[in-house]
Amino acid sequence: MTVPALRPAPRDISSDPFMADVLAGLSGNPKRLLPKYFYDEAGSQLFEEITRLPEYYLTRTELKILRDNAPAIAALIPRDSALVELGAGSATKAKIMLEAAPQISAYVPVDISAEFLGSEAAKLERDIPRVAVYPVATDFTKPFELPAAPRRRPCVGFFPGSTSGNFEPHEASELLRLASGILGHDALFIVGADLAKDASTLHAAYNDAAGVTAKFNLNLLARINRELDADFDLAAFEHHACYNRERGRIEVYLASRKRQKVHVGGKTFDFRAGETIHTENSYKFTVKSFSALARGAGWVPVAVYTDSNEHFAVYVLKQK
Ligand code: AVJ
Repeated sequence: MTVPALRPAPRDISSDPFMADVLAGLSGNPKRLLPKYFYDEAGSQLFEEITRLPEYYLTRTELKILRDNAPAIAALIPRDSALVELGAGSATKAKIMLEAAPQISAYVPVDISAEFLGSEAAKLERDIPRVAVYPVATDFTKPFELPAAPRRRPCVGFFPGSTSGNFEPHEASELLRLASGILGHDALFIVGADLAKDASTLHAAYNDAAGVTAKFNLNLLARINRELDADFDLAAFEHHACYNRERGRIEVYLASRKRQKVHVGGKTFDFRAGETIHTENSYKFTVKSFSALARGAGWVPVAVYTDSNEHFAVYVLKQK
């Protein structure tokens, strides 16, 4: 009698986009990995830890901007609206909007991390019972449809956290255009984006003293080991983040501490000593450059809110 194998079926290129993207990224020169894969359960927890770091000004600044201006933003939102959040993660920011705008009756968190999404959605339904929650577990960089119930409501897109900064400007523009199609006619779109600023503030934010950002970056290799049957030696790679002023972006890398070979999904990858894997860009915008990006994607800024240090900006966009 044959005993069924207890090992899960191996993931392969044809059926698994994670495997396909990792193999393609490591086969490239220079090597790279996509930042959307940072956010497995462990990565999402590490990112939550980053948001509480003293050096990581982004989240707390954006939260303050939202809290200070939620009533003004709420005044722009129509009755019986649905708030559609791209890359929801934790629902803390959405809660600020939902509490300030009682005319919002539905919340649609869209996130690639299904586990995180489920638990946050349940919490929110308990905390704000008037709001119907329709979680959508999908990769929002690909076209998708809203569930029928929220689709019948006026939609307000919500894209906080400067997530758009992870994309090349032309990709960010495509994403804003895609969102325009998903949200439907006359939609509003509330978008948070980090502002260009002095290099030392930026450098500190991505090279925290406690090393949480390094752990977050290295977790991508740990995830590849866990899910794709790979053998990255985490101690043999180190975190690097630097501000590229010309390109207006933070660049994040994992650098190999030595010459080594790594196996992933049955393939072998050679690393030179010092060779890097580019894991993330985080673009920083001026109000002018972000507004131009939004206009290019079919949106007009109707309001812009910043903090007193001008560290971060929240834009309210309307469809052209
Ligand atoms: C979630 C993309 C906004 O770019 O600041 C934090 C991710 N990477 N520390 C950012 C991140 C390293 C973050 N975003």
